[in-house]
Amino acid sequence: MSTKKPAPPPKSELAGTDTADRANTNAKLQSLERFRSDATGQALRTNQGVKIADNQNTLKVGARGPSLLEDFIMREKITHFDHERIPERIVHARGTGAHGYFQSYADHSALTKAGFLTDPQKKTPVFVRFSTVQGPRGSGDTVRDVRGFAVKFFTDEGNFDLVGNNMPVFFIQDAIKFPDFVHAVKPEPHNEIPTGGSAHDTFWDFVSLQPESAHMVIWAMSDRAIPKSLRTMQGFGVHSFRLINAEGRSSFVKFHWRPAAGTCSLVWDEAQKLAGKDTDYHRRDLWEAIECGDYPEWEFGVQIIAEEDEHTFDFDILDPTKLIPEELVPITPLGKMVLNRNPDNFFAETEQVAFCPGHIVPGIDFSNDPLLQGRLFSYTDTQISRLGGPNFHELPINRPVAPFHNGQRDAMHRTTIDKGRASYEPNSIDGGWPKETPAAARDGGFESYPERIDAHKIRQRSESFSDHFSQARLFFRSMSKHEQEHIIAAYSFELGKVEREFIRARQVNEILANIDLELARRVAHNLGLPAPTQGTQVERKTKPERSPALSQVNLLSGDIKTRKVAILAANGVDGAAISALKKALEAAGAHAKLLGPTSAPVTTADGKVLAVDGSMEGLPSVAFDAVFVPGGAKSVQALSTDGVALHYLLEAYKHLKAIALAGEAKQLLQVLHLEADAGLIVGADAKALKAFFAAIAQHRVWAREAKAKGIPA
Ligand code: HDE
Repeated sequence: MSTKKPAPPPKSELAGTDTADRANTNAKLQSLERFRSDATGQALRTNQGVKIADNQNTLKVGARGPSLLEDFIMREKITHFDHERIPERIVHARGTGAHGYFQSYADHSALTKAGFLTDPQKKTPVFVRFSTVQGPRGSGDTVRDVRGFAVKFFTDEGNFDLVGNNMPVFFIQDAIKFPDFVHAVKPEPHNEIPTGGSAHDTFWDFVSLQPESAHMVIWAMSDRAIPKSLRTMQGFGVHSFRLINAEGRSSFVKFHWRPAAGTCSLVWDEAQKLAGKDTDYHRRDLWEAIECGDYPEWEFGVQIIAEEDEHTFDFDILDPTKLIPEELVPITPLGKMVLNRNPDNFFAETEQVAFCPGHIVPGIDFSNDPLLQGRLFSYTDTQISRLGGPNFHELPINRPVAPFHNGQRDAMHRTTIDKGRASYEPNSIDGGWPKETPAAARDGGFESYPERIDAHKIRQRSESFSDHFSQARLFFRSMSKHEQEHIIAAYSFELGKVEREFIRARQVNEILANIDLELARRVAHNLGLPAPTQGTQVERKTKPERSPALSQVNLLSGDIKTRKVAILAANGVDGAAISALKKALEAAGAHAKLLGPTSAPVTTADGKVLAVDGSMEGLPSVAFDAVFVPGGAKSVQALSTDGVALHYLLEAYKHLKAIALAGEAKQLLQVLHLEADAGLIVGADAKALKAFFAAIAQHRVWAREAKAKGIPA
């Protein structure tokens, strides 16, 4: 039996041993790699600090013999690996996070005493996690779903978590219905299908039986459920909250986030394709934007309702299935949030971050919204099983920047080594510390708003929560023509996947017909169902009848900052046209990627070799906002016989994107049987470029969609 140890693996040139070596190596690597591990230049060791000589072979009885249980190095490594997963979130399992800051525009102390809203000099650190709701951790980013928009403000007075969504309302009115709703929308229990979507029987069964969901479901069937990027989503606190000022005056508020990049969406076919071609589309976009310095930004604002105006609306402001139209109560801007740093470690930060709507600070308080009240219990409770115990507030990503001292000690995963003998209050051993702080004006302790309530203890839904259709109708009627068409198509698509016809019919006759008869008729037609002639409920007249603030047509940024343009090129391309476009895009804050038939460089007409950013197959048109084809006779000739290039352009056309064909690329119009339109521009002079940029700023060429489908524009 040979006892010879197999040859060690080649020593990495990075594995320096003396201190000078290590310092050198570290310096060299830090300059190359931002996400370099802290272990750079360090010896490989066990968790007990023992240096490891061989990380390739288990300890065995001879080179071909059985392994020995004695091998503590192998056992430690495998044991750790066996426990490397924690339960994923029950909902919002798939998410992505980023660090940044919040800064108030002014001193808003008339409204609230919360310090982060009263000091415009202060930059409050934040961590944001965006998520989908239905799918598991590995599901696609671009599925039709609500997006979570959860912000943790690390304020000097403690953590404030604003755990919102990208839609301003919710499916249900009372927390006790949440498990029912989630069971219905999740993949069906017998076969765990579908992943990431709501187009299945149990979801539509539940929502068609639960009319209070009508408003949120129409949002979920709208373009809002397929956002173009996380950077182009609005965020909403959904519930009414209270802001309390130093005098103790309370105002009801609704929280809003408005993206500086404008609000816009994918088109459905594109969203479906992206779910396969780039499962990580949204998280990649956010990551890359932050890495290249295009820091995403949102304006934070509130709709303010004075305490005495609580009952002035024709809906109840405590009902989370209702929004307050901005035409009735405009948004008051309070500050801005900028995301400027990617996490170092997905698990430690994005996965372990634990939000809870109950994390608030003095100056903010809850309303009696029965959905919010239930959430106050649920989030901490769920973290206890997800993060394995009660000390998750000690994880670095959850730790407040404000100090925390109290008598809570011990339990699983405690990392603080508490000192002293008195872990109770009051005490006289430790001078009575830590002590309460009276709820004085500015930096006092938290005190709940002393709302007076005089009522019976009952299980009952308020009559003021009973109108389920007026705001769904307001939403539908506030949409532009193409947005309405998308909603009709989405209901038709989803209900078309429902196997039980009685569920389809119930949704059409008992829900859609009460929202808008034309919507119901169109969907019924697409499903082959009899068209309803009237709703089951009398239509209530509410104000306003239209809310332009709800249509994404009115929410574009008006510029092309951070937009991405694909440039298609082959050998013989006009290099000057590429440089001119890149320069113009850069000046407008947009980006370009040069794509070739393969990943090999292309040679320009004047003989220069240009490196490409990728191949047309590798970076498909769905990953871009617009496409530019430069001239160059040979290049255009090559592209016009290349199926991938032709498909590229047709797909961008189908997805209503801006396309510019410069110089000889004009010939592609004939090859593709397309006609120029407001977004399909021929030429590369200043005028054509202006038209191209204007079309990108419009986000999509909606008139083209109507034409393609024969829908009146
Ligand atoms: Fe959540 N929700 N939720 N939710 N929710 C969770 O908490 C819950 C609701 C929202 O990125 C869970 O830590 C109940 C409304 C977001 O980590 C859980 C009810 C809104 C996130 C939970 C609601 C949200 C969650 C699962 C009805 C928008 C992800 C894991 C009473 C205003 C946060 C976790 C993150 C996560 C419960 C309704 C938003 C189970 C009981 C309404 C953005 O605790």
